[in-house]
Amino acid sequence: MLLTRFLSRSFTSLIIHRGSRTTRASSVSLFRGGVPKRWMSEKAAMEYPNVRRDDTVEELYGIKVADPYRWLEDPDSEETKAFAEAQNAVTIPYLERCSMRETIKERLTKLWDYPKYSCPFKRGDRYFFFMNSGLQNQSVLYVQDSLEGEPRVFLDPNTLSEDGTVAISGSAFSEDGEIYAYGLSSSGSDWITVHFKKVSTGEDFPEILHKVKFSSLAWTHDHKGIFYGRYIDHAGSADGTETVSNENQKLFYHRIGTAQEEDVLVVEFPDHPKWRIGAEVTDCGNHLIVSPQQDCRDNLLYHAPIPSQISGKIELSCIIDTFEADYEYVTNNGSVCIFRTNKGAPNYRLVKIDLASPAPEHWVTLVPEHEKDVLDWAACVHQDKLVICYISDVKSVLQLHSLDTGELLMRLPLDMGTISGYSGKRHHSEMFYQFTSFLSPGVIYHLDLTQNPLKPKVFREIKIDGFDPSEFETRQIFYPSKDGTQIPMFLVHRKDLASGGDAPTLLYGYGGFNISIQPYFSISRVVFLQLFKGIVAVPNIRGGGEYGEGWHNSGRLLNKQNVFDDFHAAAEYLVREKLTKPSHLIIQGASNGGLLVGASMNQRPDLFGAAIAQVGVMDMLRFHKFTIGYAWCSDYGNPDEKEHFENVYKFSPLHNIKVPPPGTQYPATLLFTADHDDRVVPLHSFKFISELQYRVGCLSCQKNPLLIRIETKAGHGGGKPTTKVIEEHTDIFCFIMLTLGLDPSPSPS
Ligand code: X99
Repeated sequence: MLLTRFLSRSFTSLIIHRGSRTTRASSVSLFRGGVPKRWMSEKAAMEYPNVRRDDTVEELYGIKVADPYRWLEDPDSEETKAFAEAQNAVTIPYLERCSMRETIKERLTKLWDYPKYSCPFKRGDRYFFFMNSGLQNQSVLYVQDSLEGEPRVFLDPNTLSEDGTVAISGSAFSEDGEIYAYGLSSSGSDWITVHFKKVSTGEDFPEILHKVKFSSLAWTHDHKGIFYGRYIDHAGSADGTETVSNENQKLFYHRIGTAQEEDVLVVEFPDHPKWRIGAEVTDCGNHLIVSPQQDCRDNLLYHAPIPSQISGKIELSCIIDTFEADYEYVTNNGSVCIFRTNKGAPNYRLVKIDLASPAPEHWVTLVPEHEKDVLDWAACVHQDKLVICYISDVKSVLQLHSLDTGELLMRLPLDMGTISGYSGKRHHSEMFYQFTSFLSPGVIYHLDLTQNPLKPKVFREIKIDGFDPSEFETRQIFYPSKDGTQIPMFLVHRKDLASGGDAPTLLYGYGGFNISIQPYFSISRVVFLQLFKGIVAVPNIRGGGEYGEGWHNSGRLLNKQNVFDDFHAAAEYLVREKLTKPSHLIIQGASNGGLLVGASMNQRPDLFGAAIAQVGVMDMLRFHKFTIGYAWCSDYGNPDEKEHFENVYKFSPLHNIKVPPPGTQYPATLLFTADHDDRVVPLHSFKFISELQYRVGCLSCQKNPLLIRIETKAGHGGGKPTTKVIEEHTDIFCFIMLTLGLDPSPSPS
């Protein structure tokens, strides 16, 4: 591979106002040119920032691949900062043109303002739960002495920053419930600092752990300290704006009340810089389970007895030494551990592995694989029971099983939806679980396992003023994809949906990483249904985990095109069934779903009216070079290998922007990214929008705008404060209104 970089540093084309802090469109230079004259319009619909293109070319497997915006990969350069400002200076005024902006924002804000609760969870003798009174930027952690007791604020992250940009990200109580270890993330970054709070007094211990990312927090049962993962070699800034690859995570043991410098290095794999080292302490407290992972699937397993004094490396024994399946610790009886695995069971099973004789020929299946339903997760409760959650045709099924024999004891009744929360431990005789669906904001159930017969009780049910679920309906349909595979899709709309065949339709997809997109409640979708009398369509396209590892496999690596084909077939179904028409069809996806949207608009510009791609992976030739990107090779393949290069080159959004067929144009496009997104670094969206504006933005046929919104003090999405979330949804709806020419209904339904 040859990198040819012609540094044409004449800057003749750089007209962006360097270092400008202005955000008005009039202060930046805009362009209508950039492509061959024959494609140019005298009256381009939009003017975009003039972004410098250079002659960077890389030869990959005999193909010369231009990368004219590679300079945008440097997040710290003044030129990149000016680029971001210039793009926002076009986008923000455009979105502010929407006359309904305040109405939309008010509607969103009003509906958002309802209390949101997590399941209560017992730690030590106390109960804890998260609650957001409605519009608080971050949920607050409360403590109660009993379920009937008065809740007191235990930790309110809203007090940790002015603007709500500090969020709790990962936490664990010591076994006795007396110390709370909690991660704090700033501005949405994956980096966390770990803090410790004494529960009885609310006081923090003095030490703070730094350089922590992608880490479990596992307490030893003597309550003295935690195992955690740390990138100790990471140099330079670690605030989430940097793009360097995250390598050499090491497992440390931190003893509470001591400085981080005294932490003990317990496990490292210096020959494997890309391994992330998961760690767990078994329910009995006697064993450390270490589960290294390199990609986003498959892990190894090691174990060790936990020494009474942890003062150096812990010698591990190997259980699994090849990356070929997932193994997730559930519980153990002495040396016999129960794992959830897809080894030899693409829909997952529970298996007993004796640490004393861990060879696969000694494994015993406890709960066999279901022929169709996916064993999504399992937990042990009340000493001898297993709670098992299945995914059955995308809906959750919750069951109690015997820990001893694996047999089914009872099925807990559920509506069509998803178990979105669970709490309960092996030594507890009660459990809580939370149900949600497209039209149900949440019901929390309490089950007392000492009762006979067992009968779950509604512990808390949320109702929202201004939203009557009975006015809407959810349907699940199945449609054929290009290759005939039947794909499930949820459709949500008003019961009295107008039959005009042109309902504004929001088609949302993800399609990757074994992640299942199950029904969940979303206020912004409710606003879409109410305000636009629209349809929300959620197809469960391949690449996800809805039907187990087989479904994932048929949408990854060389099968990735199936994911896009499934999405396009969903759009075609909606048009064929006369529910909507392409000009009223909006596609939306985030992260891997941003890639889905980017690839879809390139492949089928005729099929969609608008495209919303949030924090998307857009440069499929270079994603593996930044932060945690290498871990995605399990879905995308490694672009440094010829076969995978050739595969991703065919659908990489950045490399497949084409002049649309005559009579068509690209959908109205709005990309989102954020300055502290260290999961999918902003350069993906920066390069994609630049190429899109350059190649398509000035075609005479292209009336739809091609814009990017770059958020500040925000990241990939986790922990985003409510004010920013509402602002983002407002932007999306304004964009949809402006570009699809929709009239919102004058009053709420
Ligand atoms: C990840 O990259 C997972 C990253 N990650 C860990 C964590 O490996 O967030 C980890 C270990 C321990 C604690 C927290 C973490 N993911 C998750 C992919 C998709 C995923 C991702 O974010 F598999 F679901 N992507 C962004 C894939 C492409 C775009």
